[in-house]
Amino acid sequence: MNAKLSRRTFVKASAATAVVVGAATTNPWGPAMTALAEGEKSDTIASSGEAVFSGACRGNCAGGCFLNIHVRGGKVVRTSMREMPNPDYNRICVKGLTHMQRIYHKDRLKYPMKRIGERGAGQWERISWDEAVTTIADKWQEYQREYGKEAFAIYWGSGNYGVLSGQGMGCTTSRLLNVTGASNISMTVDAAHGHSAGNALGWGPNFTLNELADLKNAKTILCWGANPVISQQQSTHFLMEAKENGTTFIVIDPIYNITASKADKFVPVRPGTDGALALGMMNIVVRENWIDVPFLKASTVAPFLVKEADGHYLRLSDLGLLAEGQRDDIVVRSAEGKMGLPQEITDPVIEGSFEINGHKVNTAYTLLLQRIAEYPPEKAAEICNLSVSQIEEITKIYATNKPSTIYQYFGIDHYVNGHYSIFDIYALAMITGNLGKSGAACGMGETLGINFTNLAGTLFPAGATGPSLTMSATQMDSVMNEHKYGNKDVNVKGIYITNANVVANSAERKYTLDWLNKMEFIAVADMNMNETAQYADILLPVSHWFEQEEAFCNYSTHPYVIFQEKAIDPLYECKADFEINKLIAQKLGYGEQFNLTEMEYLNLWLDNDEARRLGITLEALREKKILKCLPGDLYINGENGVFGTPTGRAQFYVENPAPNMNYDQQWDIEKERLPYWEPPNEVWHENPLTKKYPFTIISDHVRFRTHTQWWDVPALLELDPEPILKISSEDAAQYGIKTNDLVKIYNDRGHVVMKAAINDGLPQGVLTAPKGWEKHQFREGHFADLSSRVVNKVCANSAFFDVLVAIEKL
Ligand SMILES: Nc1nc2c(c(=O)[nH]1)N[C@H]1C(S)=C(S)[C@@H](COP(=O)(O)OP(=O)(O)OC[C@H]3O[C@@H](n4cnc5c(=O)[nH]c(N)nc54)[C@H](O)[C@@H]3O)O[C@H]1N2
Ligand SMILES: Nc1nc2c(c(=O)[nH]1)N[C@H]1C(S)=C(S)[C@@H](COP(=O)(O)OP(=O)(O)OC[C@H]3O[C@@H](n4cnc5c(=O)[nH]c(N)nc54)[C@H](O)[C@@H]3O)O[C@H]1N2
Ligand code: SF4
Ligand SMILES: [Mo]
Repeated sequence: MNAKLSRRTFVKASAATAVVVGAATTNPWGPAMTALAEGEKSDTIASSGEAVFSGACRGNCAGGCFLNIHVRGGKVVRTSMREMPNPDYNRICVKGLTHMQRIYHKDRLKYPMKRIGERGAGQWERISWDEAVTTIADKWQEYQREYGKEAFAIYWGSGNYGVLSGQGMGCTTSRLLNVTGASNISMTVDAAHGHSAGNALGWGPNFTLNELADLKNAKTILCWGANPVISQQQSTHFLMEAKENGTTFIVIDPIYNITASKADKFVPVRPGTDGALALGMMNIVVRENWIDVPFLKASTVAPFLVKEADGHYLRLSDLGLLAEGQRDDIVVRSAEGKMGLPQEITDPVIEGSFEINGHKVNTAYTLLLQRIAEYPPEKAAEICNLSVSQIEEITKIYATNKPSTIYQYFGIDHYVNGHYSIFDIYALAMITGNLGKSGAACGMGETLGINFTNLAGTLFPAGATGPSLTMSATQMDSVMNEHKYGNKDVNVKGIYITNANVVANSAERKYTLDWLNKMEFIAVADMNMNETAQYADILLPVSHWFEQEEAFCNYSTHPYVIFQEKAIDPLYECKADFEINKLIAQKLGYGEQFNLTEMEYLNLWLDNDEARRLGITLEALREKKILKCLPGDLYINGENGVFGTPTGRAQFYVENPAPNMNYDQQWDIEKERLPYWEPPNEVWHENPLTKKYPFTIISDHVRFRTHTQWWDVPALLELDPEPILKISSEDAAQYGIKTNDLVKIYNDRGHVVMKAAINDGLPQGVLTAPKGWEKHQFREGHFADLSSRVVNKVCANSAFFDVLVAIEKL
């Protein structure tokens, strides 16, 4: 297994060292980073018998970087960027460079422990693995036996996107859930984009975007609700190279941030109003006849005929033409009134209202036109706090300087109305035909692994029933206080938390603590004593990512699957989740379903025809360490105009909308079928609450941490020592606040005290603060106390930015 240092890696390693040491001569990193950078000189590498292993950085930062892990004398001494098959994807960031300080952190969890004092008081006793796992399994069985299968819950977050020990597609934690029939508490985060993307285009192997390397083929890019310079570190240079090649780069964001500073045009939209902007833009597209009629006819639902009676499409059966054994396909109409299947009528009408065989119908496109007419550009401008000419200008560029790509991420997702706005933006791409071609795409690009992995085989071994219940984390007050999930009686008593910092990362922290503390039993598996681990009754120490073999292909912005070699043995008594899940399953009596080695599991994972077509076998992966997993030389989402939706088309009309979480809530189908917009829940200037809490507060995802991960890494704390609130100079002047003053930010849900910094990228009335800090790192209170758990009825999704606060200088 010891990878010999080849000449190629040797040269690479020296080059990488040279670059970092070069940077360190002006010492922008401070002493700790200088030490890291100077750790290895090329000559010592050659003489010291250093071994270099392949690795994947696999937290939820969307990078998924391919790393070299340099090991000497059994210790990881350094990490460096490893050459990708397409070097355009070569990348590493300060977090990737500081893994050693996570591995060797003095406070890393070392042994299984049980709580001995009050819950959360920090008193622990070291126990054996057997005692820890037996305690967990006993509680699991006892609760399930006495109160039903759902009485024991699993909660996982986004800590690690590996397959064996993380939350990648086909992961062993899902298998454990499915086999034991435990209930599943969904963290209910980042759900709005996925919900609307699924309705609009379906989830493809790269979510909804083309491969990143295709960005250079776009003539126009709208960066809409994303901050790639910080939050998608793989993407930025592709965007900048496109710009250098002449692509018009437009940023639509309330904040003039580092990404916006690179834009040709910056559009300072009012928070939470992007849907109205997209609807306004669609009106201009229609008015100026910039619609792509051939695309609408062939690749969207435009020609489908929606029955007024029930909102469903007219089908063969409605015409009395359904032959026995035939599929009840959707029909379309020609200009002459002939009816038939889309493959028979290749030039269907897309506009009009008709009565066909007793059914009153409108084309889906006609319904779209009626809906967008509710948002003329003047109205959109007022809602979005933009001028009509600003909207007209960007619409013209987007719709005529084609192909155009809309690069989205989660900026719009984090509002209660987020899924509406995101769906509206997809509809704009549809009517302009900016989809399914090189340079033309809309949405988010993240490799999902759904195309080549054997999900059924990994997730549903013989006897697996699936989770007994899936609950939204935002409904846990009802679950724990009223013992109800919707109308269903439940009695949830125990929880197993893995890969998640539930307390620090969930919306409305006091609410989270309240429901969590009502659990009779809490087990947590993590690497460090974070805020959630502090509330555990049993604490399991997990190994670091480099202490295990693993495969990784999930939520990363490059098109590869990566093999993680085991660079060192787990330190102390740490174990990988793969082994932990296995131990728990064995104690629960499901050992048979977990009777696989790591490599057997990965073989099962790759037992899929598409994997074979792509040449992804375990042997090849172990040999090459990295293999391309998106099909084609340059993957284009929806190429040939076929999308992964129920109709196979791009859908601006949803025939059968459904909530992402069911808790017997009431919801209005009319809002869900067509593009729609309504104001956000809190951060709306007409909301009376703005009198008391006049500021919108948006969370910054920051360069130096991935959510809470790396929170205790000394080198990064040197670079970014404490959380800082940003405020515009106008607002700061009004409150007498200067940079470095301490301020209190508060609302009815809580407060936090931190230092302020004046930042003129912010508009008046908007503040930002970084997420990802632990409680003790704030001067007082907690940033996570401010957010609200209120979610949309159809799309349960934490609205981290839909938050009003007041500010006070201390
Ligand atoms: N370094 C680092 N990278 C990360 C993460 C991290 O914590 N650290 N987290 C990862 C995860 S899980 C996620 S979800 C992604 C998030 O990826 P992004 O969505 O790119 O994340 P943010 O950095 O939050 O940027 C969102 C942008 O949306 C803007 N925005 C806020 N409200 C609105 C609005 O109403 N309309 C519009 N148009 N824009 C708005 C914000 O000002 C910001 O510029 O980042 C991932 N990458
Ligand atoms: N206020 C506010 N809150 C937010 C956001 C915001 O914008 N504002 N953003 C939200 C978003 S977009 C997201 S995605 C969430 C992310 O929320 P989480 O998924 O909770 O994110 P992390 O902080 O990465 O926490 C993951 C935990 O997994 C642990 N871990 C890492 N690797 C392993 C492993 O191999 N095994 C085990 N068992 N544990 C491991 C880490 O140590 C860490 O404690 O946060 C959300 N919270
Ligand atoms: S944290 Fe993200 S960007 Fe940084 S090295 Fe890891 S995967 Fe790459
Ligand atoms: Mo996220």
